[in-house]
Amino acid sequence: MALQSSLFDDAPTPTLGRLGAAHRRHLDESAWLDLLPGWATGADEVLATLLREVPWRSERRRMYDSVVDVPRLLRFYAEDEPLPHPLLTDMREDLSAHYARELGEPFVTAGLCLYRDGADSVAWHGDRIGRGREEDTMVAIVSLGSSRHLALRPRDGGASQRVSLGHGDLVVMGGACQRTWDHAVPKTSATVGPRVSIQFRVSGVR
Ligand SMILES: O=C(O)CCC(=O)C(=O)O
Repeated sequence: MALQSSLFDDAPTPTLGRLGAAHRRHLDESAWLDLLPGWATGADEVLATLLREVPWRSERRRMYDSVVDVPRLLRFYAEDEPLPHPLLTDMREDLSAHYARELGEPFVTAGLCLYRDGADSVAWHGDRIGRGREEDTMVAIVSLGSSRHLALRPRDGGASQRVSLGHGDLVVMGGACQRTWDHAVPKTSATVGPRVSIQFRVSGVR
């Protein structure tokens, strides 16, 4: 996966913008998204570091009668593990401070996913392992690298929506979103390079 330097942006140092500039989109009366395009700038070097240094792993899962590779690579950073780049620590701190009143607890874990090209994807799901099954929570996602769509649809039927996530963009799924909506990153036939998704969650939610 070769990556040209300054492929996505040419700001000199990695910087995070103001979270107060995020725009809230209500999906329904109890689920919402906060959207902040370009929250991280100058993040080409961060992307290159993550691609090079994260110990990416493939996972396998049972599908009907066979076991298949999950079409993306993963690495989960638990609460006490150092994150693979200081900007990710800054992201987690800024998000925890900004959402402290509304969320009532800090973001602690970081799940990293690498979509190598348009054939990598994640199927419809909600983050309902652990407390996300019963309780409202927030999942903050920062996207680095090639743009991909995050699709969302209500679990009990209804039209899907999609959000384009480009280099440095932030989306926070909040309220009942994990319980009452599913999300997915569909495959694309467009020629796209690698995308790294960084998901920050609270303790006990996967
Ligand atoms: O790639 C993304 O941004 C979404 C990842 C996701 O939904 C998950 O890993 O649970």
